[in-house]
Amino acid sequence: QTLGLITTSLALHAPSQIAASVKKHAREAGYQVMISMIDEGDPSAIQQSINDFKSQFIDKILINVPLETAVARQLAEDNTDVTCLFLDVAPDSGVFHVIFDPANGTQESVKRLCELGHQDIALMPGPQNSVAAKLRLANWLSGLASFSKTPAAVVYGTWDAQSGHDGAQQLIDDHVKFSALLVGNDQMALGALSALNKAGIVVPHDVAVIGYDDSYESAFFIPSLTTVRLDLDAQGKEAVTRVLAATEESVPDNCILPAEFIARDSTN
Ligand code: IPT
Repeated sequence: QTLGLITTSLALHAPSQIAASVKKHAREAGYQVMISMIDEGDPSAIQQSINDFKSQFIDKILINVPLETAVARQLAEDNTDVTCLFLDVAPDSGVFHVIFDPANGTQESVKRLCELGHQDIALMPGPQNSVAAKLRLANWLSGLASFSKTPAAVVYGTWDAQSGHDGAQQLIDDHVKFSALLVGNDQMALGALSALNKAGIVVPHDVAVIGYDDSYESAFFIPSLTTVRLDLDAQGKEAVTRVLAATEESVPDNCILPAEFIARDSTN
């Protein structure tokens, strides 16, 4: 028996960890996993992958591609003969999902920085086509607003370390006044640490940095990275359990996993 997994680039942190987790937990349940890796932002590629799975009699499909609510709903509507479980959609999407709470860790990050006395907080969200990145940004902004603050600057990255490096470099080149930087994921935070270091800006003394994900490496960055932990193994496990439990008569409840703030040395 086989499960389908449609995913964005496995070169990224979360998709690779989720795929590993899905494989592991599916195997424990006696299932194999067929992976279809697609380019983002192309719903027709997702439908094509679903069709490929259907032609192989695979009727339980996990979709780890960032999808706007309208697109996710359309896919679910167009494919009622299979069970699609979505891993990167908004909590109010209405489709079958296992996702992370976009609010708790992000708002805690802002709160910590404000409590430490930071006035000028710059934001480096992930790509604008990512649902998760947009939700993290929205929660940073509402967190800042609750402290009557607006961001010192907003520079977008593309999830990878190079974009984090370039974003931080841009803040430096633009002479943006900032004492803290909230970053959309740890890979971008690593790049930002490198750019700050090269410019002689000391973390956390001059600038505090907070990432997101808690990748395995983040505790070993210099300095060790304060971040928000996503338990991607738990997400894969919940997704496998719930998609396997779905029947034609009933679909299990959706699941929102917590995202926990982890304090380390990159904030003081
Ligand atoms: C999200 C990660 O936080 C980010 O680092 C990047 O890997 C992205 O996925 C890729 O889509 S987590 C995801 C479950 C929204």
